[in-house]
Amino acid sequence: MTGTNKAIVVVSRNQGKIREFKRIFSDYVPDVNWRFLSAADLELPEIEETGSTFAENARIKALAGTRYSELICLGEDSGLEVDKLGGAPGVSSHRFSETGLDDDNNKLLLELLDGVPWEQRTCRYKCAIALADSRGIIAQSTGSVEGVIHSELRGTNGFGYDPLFYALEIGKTFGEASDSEKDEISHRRRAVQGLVPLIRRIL
Ligand code: ITT
Repeated sequence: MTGTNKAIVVVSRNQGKIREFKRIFSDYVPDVNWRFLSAADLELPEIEETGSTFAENARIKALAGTRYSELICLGEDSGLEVDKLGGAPGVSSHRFSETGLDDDNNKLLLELLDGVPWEQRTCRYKCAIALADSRGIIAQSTGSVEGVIHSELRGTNGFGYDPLFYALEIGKTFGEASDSEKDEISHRRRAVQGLVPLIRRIL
Protein backbone atom coordinates (compact mmCIF):
# COMPACT_ATOMS: atom_id res chain seq x y z
CA MET A 1 0.00 0.00 0.00
CA THR A 2 1.34 3.43 -0.80
CA GLY A 3 1.46 6.30 1.65
CA THR A 4 -1.04 8.36 -0.35
CA ASN A 5 -3.85 6.02 0.76
CA LYS A 6 -3.07 6.42 4.42
CA ALA A 7 -3.64 9.28 6.80
CA ILE A 8 -1.90 10.21 10.01
CA VAL A 9 -3.67 12.57 12.37
CA VAL A 10 -1.52 15.02 14.32
CA VAL A 11 -3.37 15.74 17.55
CA SER A 12 -2.59 19.35 18.49
CA ARG A 13 -4.31 22.67 19.01
CA ASN A 14 -1.08 24.64 18.83
CA GLN A 15 -0.92 26.47 15.48
CA GLY A 16 2.81 27.20 15.87
CA LYS A 17 3.57 23.50 16.17
CA ILE A 18 1.23 22.62 13.30
CA ARG A 19 2.94 25.12 10.97
CA GLU A 20 6.30 23.54 11.79
CA PHE A 21 5.06 19.97 11.38
CA LYS A 22 3.67 20.84 7.94
CA ARG A 23 7.07 22.18 6.84
CA ILE A 24 9.06 19.32 8.35
CA PHE A 25 6.78 16.57 7.01
CA SER A 26 6.81 18.05 3.53
CA ASP A 27 10.61 17.64 3.59
CA TYR A 28 10.72 14.12 4.96
CA VAL A 29 7.49 12.30 4.23
CA PRO A 30 5.59 14.27 1.57
CA ASP A 31 3.70 11.17 0.41
CA VAL A 32 1.75 10.78 3.66
CA ASN A 33 -1.69 12.36 3.98
CA TRP A 34 -1.28 14.33 7.23
CA ARG A 35 -4.32 15.71 9.00
CA PHE A 36 -4.04 18.22 11.81
CA LEU A 37 -6.83 18.01 14.36
CA SER A 38 -7.27 19.28 17.88
CA ALA A 39 -9.09 17.39 20.62
CA ALA A 40 -12.11 19.61 19.87
CA ASP A 41 -12.02 18.68 16.15
CA LEU A 42 -12.00 15.01 17.14
CA GLU A 43 -14.89 15.72 19.52
CA LEU A 44 -12.66 14.53 22.31
CA PRO A 45 -12.95 15.93 25.79
CA GLU A 46 -9.92 18.16 26.45
CA ILE A 47 -6.94 15.81 26.73
CA GLU A 48 -5.49 16.01 30.23
CA GLU A 49 -1.71 16.08 30.12
CA THR A 50 -1.17 14.22 33.37
CA GLY A 51 2.26 12.79 32.55
CA SER A 52 5.40 13.88 34.34
CA THR A 53 7.55 13.60 31.21
CA PHE A 54 7.24 14.84 27.62
CA ALA A 55 7.23 11.22 26.42
CA GLU A 56 4.36 10.25 28.68
CA ASN A 57 2.24 13.20 27.54
CA ALA A 58 3.00 12.48 23.89
CA ARG A 59 1.71 8.92 24.40
CA ILE A 60 -1.45 10.21 26.15
CA LYS A 61 -2.24 12.52 23.21
CA ALA A 62 -1.57 9.85 20.56
CA LEU A 63 -3.68 7.22 22.33
CA ALA A 64 -6.57 9.62 22.96
CA GLY A 65 -6.62 10.58 19.29
CA THR A 66 -6.58 6.99 18.07
CA ARG A 67 -9.34 5.95 20.44
CA TYR A 68 -11.67 8.51 18.89
CA SER A 69 -10.57 8.73 15.27
CA GLU A 70 -9.56 5.08 14.69
CA LEU A 71 -6.73 6.45 12.56
CA ILE A 72 -3.00 6.40 13.17
CA CYS A 73 -2.36 9.37 15.46
CA LEU A 74 0.74 11.34 16.30
CA GLY A 75 0.93 12.99 19.72
CA GLU A 76 3.65 15.51 20.51
CA ASP A 77 4.64 17.09 23.78
CA SER A 78 7.39 19.67 23.96
CA GLY A 79 8.76 22.43 26.09
CA LEU A 80 11.64 24.37 27.50
CA GLU A 81 13.94 23.24 30.32
CA VAL A 82 15.94 25.99 32.03
CA ASP A 83 18.82 24.71 34.17
CA LYS A 84 18.79 27.62 36.62
CA LEU A 85 15.09 26.91 37.29
CA GLY A 86 15.67 23.21 37.98
CA GLY A 87 14.29 22.21 34.56
CA ALA A 88 11.17 24.42 34.72
CA PRO A 89 8.92 25.21 32.94
CA GLY A 90 9.37 21.71 31.45
CA VAL A 91 6.09 19.84 30.92
CA SER A 92 4.27 22.95 32.16
CA SER A 93 5.74 25.16 29.41
CA HIS A 94 2.41 26.11 27.83
CA ARG A 95 0.87 27.11 31.18
CA PHE A 96 3.92 28.66 32.88
CA SER A 97 2.37 32.06 33.64
CA GLU A 98 -1.13 32.55 35.01
CA THR A 99 -2.66 33.28 31.59
CA GLY A 100 -0.52 30.80 29.64
CA LEU A 101 -0.15 33.41 26.86
CA ASP A 102 3.21 33.44 25.06
CA ASP A 103 3.88 37.09 26.02
CA ASP A 104 3.17 36.44 29.69
CA ASN A 105 5.22 33.22 29.74
CA ASN A 106 8.19 35.09 28.26
CA LYS A 107 7.77 37.98 30.69
CA LEU A 108 7.75 35.61 33.67
CA LEU A 109 10.84 33.81 32.40
CA LEU A 110 12.71 37.12 32.06
CA GLU A 111 11.66 38.13 35.57
CA LEU A 112 12.81 34.85 37.10
CA LEU A 113 16.20 35.12 35.38
CA ASP A 114 16.68 38.83 36.08
CA GLY A 115 20.36 39.45 36.89
CA VAL A 116 21.41 35.85 36.16
CA PRO A 117 24.62 35.90 34.08
CA TRP A 118 24.71 34.49 30.52
CA GLU A 119 26.66 31.36 31.44
CA GLN A 120 23.98 30.36 33.95
CA ARG A 121 21.07 30.85 31.54
CA THR A 122 21.54 27.52 29.76
CA CYS A 123 18.44 25.69 28.58
CA ARG A 124 17.11 23.30 25.97
CA TYR A 125 13.96 22.66 24.00
CA LYS A 126 12.78 19.08 24.11
CA CYS A 127 10.24 17.30 21.96
CA ALA A 128 8.73 13.84 22.34
CA ILE A 129 6.59 12.22 19.68
CA ALA A 130 4.48 9.07 19.87
CA LEU A 131 2.56 7.26 17.15
CA ALA A 132 -0.44 5.11 18.04
CA ASP A 133 -2.84 2.86 16.16
CA SER A 134 -5.57 0.49 17.32
CA ARG A 135 -2.94 -1.78 18.90
CA GLY A 136 -1.55 1.00 21.09
CA ILE A 137 1.77 2.88 20.87
CA ILE A 138 3.73 1.73 17.82
CA ALA A 139 6.65 4.16 17.84
CA GLN A 140 8.30 6.90 19.86
CA SER A 141 11.07 9.40 19.29
CA THR A 142 12.66 12.42 20.98
CA GLY A 143 14.72 15.42 19.95
CA SER A 144 16.39 18.36 21.68
CA VAL A 145 18.30 21.55 20.93
CA GLU A 146 20.58 23.45 23.31
CA GLY A 147 20.33 27.17 23.98
CA VAL A 148 20.66 30.11 26.33
CA ILE A 149 17.80 32.34 27.54
CA HIS A 150 18.49 35.79 26.09
CA SER A 151 18.17 38.81 28.38
CA GLU A 152 15.66 40.48 26.04
CA LEU A 153 13.13 39.48 23.39
CA ARG A 154 14.80 39.17 19.97
CA GLY A 155 12.85 38.70 16.74
CA THR A 156 9.23 37.89 15.97
CA ASN A 157 9.41 34.60 14.07
CA GLY A 158 8.29 31.28 15.52
CA PHE A 159 6.07 31.05 18.58
CA GLY A 160 6.17 30.47 22.32
CA TYR A 161 9.59 31.07 23.86
CA ASP A 162 11.35 31.53 20.49
CA PRO A 163 12.21 35.26 20.93
CA LEU A 164 14.16 34.33 24.09
CA PHE A 165 15.66 31.03 22.94
CA TYR A 166 19.19 31.79 21.72
CA ALA A 167 20.19 28.68 19.76
CA LEU A 168 23.89 28.00 20.22
CA GLU A 169 24.22 26.19 16.88
CA ILE A 170 23.17 29.24 14.83
CA GLY A 171 24.12 32.12 17.14
CA LYS A 172 20.72 33.82 17.17
CA THR A 173 17.33 33.42 18.80
CA PHE A 174 14.69 31.29 17.11
CA GLY A 175 12.69 34.52 16.97
CA GLU A 176 15.42 35.94 14.68
CA ALA A 177 15.95 32.72 12.71
CA SER A 178 14.20 32.06 9.41
CA ASP A 179 11.81 29.10 9.21
CA SER A 180 14.42 26.98 7.48
CA GLU A 181 17.14 27.90 9.99
CA LYS A 182 14.92 26.77 12.86
CA ASP A 183 13.72 23.64 11.05
CA GLU A 184 17.29 22.59 10.33
CA ILE A 185 18.16 22.12 14.02
CA SER A 186 14.91 22.17 15.97
CA HIS A 187 13.93 19.66 18.65
CA ARG A 188 10.77 18.96 16.60
CA ARG A 189 12.73 18.24 13.44
CA ARG A 190 15.09 15.94 15.33
CA ALA A 191 12.19 14.01 16.86
CA VAL A 192 10.44 13.62 13.49
CA GLN A 193 13.69 12.49 11.91
CA GLY A 194 13.85 9.55 14.33
CA LEU A 195 10.39 8.36 13.26
CA VAL A 196 10.78 8.59 9.51
CA PRO A 197 12.10 5.04 8.92
CA LEU A 198 9.18 3.61 10.88
CA ILE A 199 6.58 5.79 9.18
CA ARG A 200 7.91 4.53 5.86
CA ARG A 201 7.63 0.93 7.03
CA ILE A 202 4.06 1.12 8.29
CA LEU A 203 2.56 3.08 5.40
P1 ITT B 1 -1.00 20.64 22.18
O1 ITT B 1 -0.85 19.93 23.50
O2 ITT B 1 -2.44 20.76 21.74
O3 ITT B 1 -0.13 20.08 21.08
P2 ITT B 1 0.30 22.85 23.57
O4 ITT B 1 0.73 24.22 23.20
O5 ITT B 1 -0.48 22.70 24.86
O6 ITT B 1 -0.52 22.18 22.35
P3 ITT B 1 2.44 21.40 24.79
O7 ITT B 1 1.62 20.92 25.91
O8 ITT B 1 3.39 20.41 24.14
O9 ITT B 1 1.55 21.94 23.59
O10 ITT B 1 3.25 22.69 25.25
C1 ITT B 1 4.33 23.10 24.51
C2 ITT B 1 4.73 24.49 24.93
O11 ITT B 1 6.15 24.55 24.97
C3 ITT B 1 4.28 25.49 23.87
O12 ITT B 1 2.99 26.00 24.15
C4 ITT B 1 5.39 26.54 23.96
O13 ITT B 1 5.14 27.41 25.04
C5 ITT B 1 6.63 25.70 24.29
N1 ITT B 1 7.32 25.25 23.07
C6 ITT B 1 7.46 23.99 22.60
N2 ITT B 1 8.11 23.96 21.43
C7 ITT B 1 8.39 25.23 21.14
C8 ITT B 1 9.01 25.88 20.05
O14 ITT B 1 9.47 25.19 19.01
N3 ITT B 1 9.11 27.19 20.07
C9 ITT B 1 8.63 27.91 21.11
N4 ITT B 1 8.01 27.41 22.17
C10 ITT B 1 7.88 26.08 22.19
